[in-house]
Amino acid sequence: MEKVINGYPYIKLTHTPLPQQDLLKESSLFYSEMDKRRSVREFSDKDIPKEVIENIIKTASTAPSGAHKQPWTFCVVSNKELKKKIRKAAEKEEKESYESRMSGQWLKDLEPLGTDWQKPFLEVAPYLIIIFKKVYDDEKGEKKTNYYVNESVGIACGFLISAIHKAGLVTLTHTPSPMNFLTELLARPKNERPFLLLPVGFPAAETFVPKIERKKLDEVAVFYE
Ligand code: IYR
Repeated sequence: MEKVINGYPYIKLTHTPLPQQDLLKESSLFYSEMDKRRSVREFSDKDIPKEVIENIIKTASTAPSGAHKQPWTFCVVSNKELKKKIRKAAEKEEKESYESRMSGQWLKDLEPLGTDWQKPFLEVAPYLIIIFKKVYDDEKGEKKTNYYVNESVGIACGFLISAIHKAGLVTLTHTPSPMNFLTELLARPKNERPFLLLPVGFPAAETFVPKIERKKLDEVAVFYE
């Protein structure tokens, strides 16, 4: 059903409410599933059908965004040569960061996670998804403002990470810093800035992840009743 409100077309919301007795079950099942997600740094080189990656990106692109501007571009890299170039450039920056840019406290905070400047996953994972934020839209040379760009792209990345997990794959929120090299290597236009890099694939056989705890509900939520 369609109608016009204030001169703009509207469609009837498609919303199928769950039976009351299923709300608890479904919300709890989804929480358990998401709670199994872990950041993974060791990948298998096993391939993934391209259509799975396409579905994951379509899911991410359903995220809400400021004024519905959808200010994101997802660059998907499976080309081996390009992955090698990205690894080399990322490791150059990361080596500099770990050896002189990061504070002693920062390095200490990362110790339990076992990170270092070496990033073999950038070559081993079958796909790298690099998310760019569009600080403005470039319509034939005319600058069009985007709104709440960091919030919008951050939410889209959350959707992306959830979709990767739901598809039975693993990822890592990799933030090489600075990451301008990605703009050059991927030949992105001036209105786009690199936001996050996600290697996507299957975990390597016998992968171990840090034994860390998530904060409990009462540490992260305050209820005003
Ligand atoms: N960007 C570096 C360092 C790093 C920083 C944080 I905060 C992490 O949670 C993990 C790593 C890297 O990717 O290794």
